[in-house]
Amino acid sequence: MTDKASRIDWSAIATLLSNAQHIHLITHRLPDSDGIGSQIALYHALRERGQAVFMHNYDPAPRICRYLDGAEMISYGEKIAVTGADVIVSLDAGSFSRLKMPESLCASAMMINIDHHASNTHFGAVNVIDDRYCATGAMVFDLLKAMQVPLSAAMAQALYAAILTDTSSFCNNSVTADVHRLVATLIDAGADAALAAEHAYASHKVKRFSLLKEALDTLILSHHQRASWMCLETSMFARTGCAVEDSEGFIDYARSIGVVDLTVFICQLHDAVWKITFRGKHGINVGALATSLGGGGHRYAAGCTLEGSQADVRARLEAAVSQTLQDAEI
Ligand SMILES: [Mn+2]
Repeated sequence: MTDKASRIDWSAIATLLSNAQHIHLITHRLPDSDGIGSQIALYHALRERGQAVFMHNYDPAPRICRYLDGAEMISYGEKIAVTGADVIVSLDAGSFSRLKMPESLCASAMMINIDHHASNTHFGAVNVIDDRYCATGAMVFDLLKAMQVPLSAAMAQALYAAILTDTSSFCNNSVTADVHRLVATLIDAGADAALAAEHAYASHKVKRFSLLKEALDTLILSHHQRASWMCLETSMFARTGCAVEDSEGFIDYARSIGVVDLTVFICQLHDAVWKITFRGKHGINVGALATSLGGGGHRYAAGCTLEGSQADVRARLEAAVSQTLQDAEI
């Protein structure tokens, strides 16, 4: 990250943090390994410096992150258990609404917004946004260097988990030689790569595969096979006893079809609330597509939340997907 580190003044952020009295670390709703791993690594670093810090998110940490040392310290829910923070650090959240916290959150605290989504709305008082980073965890790695905190095994494991999943196991176009050098440093500091892979990819519940069968039954192609679609409804979760987090990675099956440029994964959260996830390939910009629907993300991985009936939501998605594929042909 050397070239990026020179462009972001991480020492200024380190100074802001060392002047803070009480720090709240937060990540987005339905958190992933990048949000949680970044949060835990920074938590340990601040604790190491003797600072008062706590972690609170709207949703609980996903199962695949709960093995990380420090995950048990994260509280969650609508109501923040600890009050009186003067600095809040938002990690990996593209917009304030992604935190799902009340507007009053920043009433008496300064928000530092650290994220690698190009679509970030710069909602913080201080914003450190750089979409060249493969993960927010890689940004925290540079911040820890500026803080001059030695990398402990717990920090290294948390950052490894963040980078492993956000790079789709080092398969994304965001993976550079710098990323591999960073990860080598994490392993040298005590990160266990095999343990991280086991928790991320080989710790599924048996019932997940009942849900996967149902999901695969919904797989369809459209737009002359350039788009693939999958859809999960709440009835499928109820039938199989699964939660939304058990469907993590299903979209990759639809994405892995060779001719497909764009994948849409529709997941019903409540009656009329749908979480939409997009994947792109071959130059398609699903980040722009998601932004046009009120969401955000990266060029090849993005998402949004839509409200309405399934027919209504599908019609809006159809139109937006047609436009994106058409624009890509010009
Ligand atoms: Mn991320």
